[in-house]
Amino acid sequence: MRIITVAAAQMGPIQRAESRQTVIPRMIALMDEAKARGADLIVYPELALTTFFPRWYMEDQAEVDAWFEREIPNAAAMPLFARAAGHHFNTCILTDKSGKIVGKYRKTHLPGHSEFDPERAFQHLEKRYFEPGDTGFPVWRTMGGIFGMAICNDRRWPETYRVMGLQGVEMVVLGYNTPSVNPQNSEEGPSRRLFHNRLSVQSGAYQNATWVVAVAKAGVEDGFPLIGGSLIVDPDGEIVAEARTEGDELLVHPCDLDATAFGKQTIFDFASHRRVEHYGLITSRVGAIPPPEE
Ligand code: CDT
Repeated sequence: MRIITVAAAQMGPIQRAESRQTVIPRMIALMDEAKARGADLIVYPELALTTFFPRWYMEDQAEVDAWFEREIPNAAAMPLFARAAGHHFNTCILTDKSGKIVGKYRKTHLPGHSEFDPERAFQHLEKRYFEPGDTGFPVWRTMGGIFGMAICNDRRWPETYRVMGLQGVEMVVLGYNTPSVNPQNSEEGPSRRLFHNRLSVQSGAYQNATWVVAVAKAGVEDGFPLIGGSLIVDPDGEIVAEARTEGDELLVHPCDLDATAFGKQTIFDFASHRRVEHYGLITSRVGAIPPPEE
């Protein structure tokens, strides 16, 4: 057995007026609880330090820049951040138990819009503020296992998990901010949103024989509700822990990375008779839709 005890640190809302200084004590309280409950790894949501600022339209670049982190307290990570100078990525990092940064991931799938539309009830302006990530979906060997990361909308798409799955990932960790009502389809409310959350995460886990830890920022933020539903899913696709509240809430589960072995054997067995030419549409949209019938 190779046990990684993971803590999914769901966070309640962070209002626009709240500073990072008010949020960090909440994150530390969750971390202290995680430690007391024996966790090896804690996972926080997407945009854990601030409100989900892409819901607000801003024209002043200095105002936008204020929502981005330029450095984190770790000299080793500084070259990564220096390299990103002038760029704006939605980024997450993976640290080992000593606090050393072992991995960095930049969000690939940016949902929402690039332009403000006064007709829309909710704005979701990720395409305006972020560049698409340039990291791909790497995995890292650390803490006795193989780990990968994703951010929010990435979790909905099978390629995200598959690229990591084919590199042998054993635990995917991700954070999300999901509005309870889909800004692009107001008929899609919270129960459908929670269903899609479970559906995507559970199938990603099962189809790639990996643990998946998905962590929400939840509750009413700046007047707009976000779903909770943080969950830990085993490599069979079963939910082993799920949040019950929409506030700060910690889920802790001992995850055996060896439980991925059986499913992975099946994935890699099939590799011998998969033919690459049948998968070209995954990397190219050309010709994906057949022409209309005559
Ligand atoms: N943050 C993020 O990626 N949220 C999206 C909401 C999409 S609605 C335009 C999500 O997939 O949950």
